[in-house]
Amino acid sequence: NTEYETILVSRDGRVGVITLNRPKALNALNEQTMNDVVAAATELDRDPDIGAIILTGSEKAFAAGADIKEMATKSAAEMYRVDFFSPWDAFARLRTPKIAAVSGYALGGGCELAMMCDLIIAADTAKFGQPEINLGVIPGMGGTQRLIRAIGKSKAMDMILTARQMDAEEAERSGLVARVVPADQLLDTANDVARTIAGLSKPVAQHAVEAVNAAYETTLQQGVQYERRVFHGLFSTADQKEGMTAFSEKRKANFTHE
Ligand code: CO8
Repeated sequence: NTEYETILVSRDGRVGVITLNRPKALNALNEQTMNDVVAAATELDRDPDIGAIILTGSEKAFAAGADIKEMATKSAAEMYRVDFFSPWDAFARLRTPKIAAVSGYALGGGCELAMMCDLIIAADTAKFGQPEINLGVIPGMGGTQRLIRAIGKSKAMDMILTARQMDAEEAERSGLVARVVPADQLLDTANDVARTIAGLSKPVAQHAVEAVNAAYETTLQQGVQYERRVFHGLFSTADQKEGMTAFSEKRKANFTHE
């Protein structure tokens, strides 16, 4: 098991949990954190014994954004040369279902990181925001693109232009988060959801993630066509045969992830 500087990684059965762990900086996402999260999540994604990944932070902060102190003095040329933030794209593209369990602040890059996950479960204490405009920049980890898809133009503009924070209740009402639970039940709920997903067929869940995410990239007709091809292709899996046989035999399916 690799040791990381800025995160904790644990496994519980088929669920992998990545906990952001820079408490003194409210889990601000510096370069080391990015590298740690991408490496740990990629390893869990490739592991056949892991069927779902939870990404979480602390009670006070999921993540208070990209690390402002690290960025403050960089030049545009340097940002462009290293393509700052681009490694996060690899995290967003991982196909093992990723659940963001958000308590406290999810601001700037923190909100954007949560949106890179496949679904967000929020504690009633969660606060989402894109305050970059206060710093003289705009969201840089996908916020301008993913927020509008999650909550629509008017609310996305409101948050990005005024930097106002959205509480958990409004975030659920707006479609940003899947469920809101009392703060002390956040990890249990995220674990229940992750265990449910991880108990099903991993390759099938991965195809579902790919198909749903394709909706971001395609027209309706292309997306439906893509879905149908994926659906047809799944009939080559042992898990499809097992799932449908188990239904007919009135028993629980025993998926082998093949
Ligand atoms: N980066 C670095 N350090 C941070 C960050 C951050 N984003 N957020 C908090 N910290 C540090 C504080 O500096 C403080 O450190 P210290 O004790 O050494 O002074 C420590 O964490 C605790 O924070 P506070 O004392 O401020 O705690 P409070 O409870 O008073 O306030 C807040 C909590 C409201 C969350 C406050 O910390 C805050 O406003 N943080 C910044 C939020 C923010 O602006 N986030 C957006 C960052 S920019 C971004 O994410 C995307 C950048 C896109 C740029 C595009 C480039 C390509």
